[in-house]
Amino acid sequence: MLKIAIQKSGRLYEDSIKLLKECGIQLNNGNKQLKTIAENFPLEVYFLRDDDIPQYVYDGVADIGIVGENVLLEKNKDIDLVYRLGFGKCRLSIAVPKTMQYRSITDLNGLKIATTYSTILQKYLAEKKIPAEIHEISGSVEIAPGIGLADAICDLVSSGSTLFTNGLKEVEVILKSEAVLTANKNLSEENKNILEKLLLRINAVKTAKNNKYIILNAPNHQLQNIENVLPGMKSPTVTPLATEGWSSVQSVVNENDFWEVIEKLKQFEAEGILVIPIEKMIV
Ligand code: PRT
Ligand code: ZN
Repeated sequence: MLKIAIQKSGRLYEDSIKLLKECGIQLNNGNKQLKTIAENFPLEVYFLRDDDIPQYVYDGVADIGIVGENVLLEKNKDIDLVYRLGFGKCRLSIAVPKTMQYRSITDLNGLKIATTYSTILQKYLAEKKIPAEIHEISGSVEIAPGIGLADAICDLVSSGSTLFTNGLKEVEVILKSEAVLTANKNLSEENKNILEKLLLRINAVKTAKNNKYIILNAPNHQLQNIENVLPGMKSPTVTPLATEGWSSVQSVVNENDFWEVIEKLKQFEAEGILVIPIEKMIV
């Protein structure tokens, strides 16, 4: 049985549960217990505070866990980063009062910076050779400059609206973060196998999200051009239409090149283009 720690409540909870569900793992956590056993996969799920997850994974209380990379780096435990999950995206940044004239990082020299991320900040300031003072606090970092507690802050930012409403501006991005799957370094053989099965499923879900299934009609004289644009998993499926001289083409397109591909297909006289989401994709 593999034990996974996920956030009990908060920004990563919903997406973590959704990911397990998309991997076909059924949980029965209606009344929010501390832990639950999956019904159809050898997985026990622990619901914990995100800050505690790296320690629990390091100690082996949990074998794997889902946390923000920011928490993983801040806690600095000797555990593995196994997979970047693509949700919970944010950045850890330094912000200063809007009114401050800021030209470069050396403007932080001698300032007092409030943060809950003192390990990451300390490392960053040392690398950049900036002698600033770190003032560690446990929350509400964004109000620190306003109440005279610090000159600047180092905190997580996503939309930037918290900084804005507190009269601050983002001046340095220290880290771009997202939720990651982390694992203990000494998993048993049995648990390594279960983790591999889980990773196969996670990969299938994530790959599917990054790709779309595409079906279109094309005149036969353009088929070669269209096949070049749509390589698909091996090659596109081409079937003749009842209309003489036309074929139906089916393939897979990556989300990143999607619009570029569509433009080229139009140039090559493709018609009736249908784009369909893919649920799972095993390559
Ligand atoms: O109770 P527990 O300790 O488990 O939860 P928590 O309150 O410590 O964490 P939580 O749920 O707030 O965040 C969990 C993880 O979500 C973080 O470790 C990040 O990896 C990720 N994440 C993504 C964020 C944000 N986006 C985010 N915007 N975590 C926090 N914020 C906060 C930020 O601290 C600031 O107060 O949101 C505010 C800024 O948001 P914007 O949109 O105004 O810029
Ligand atoms: Zn926390």
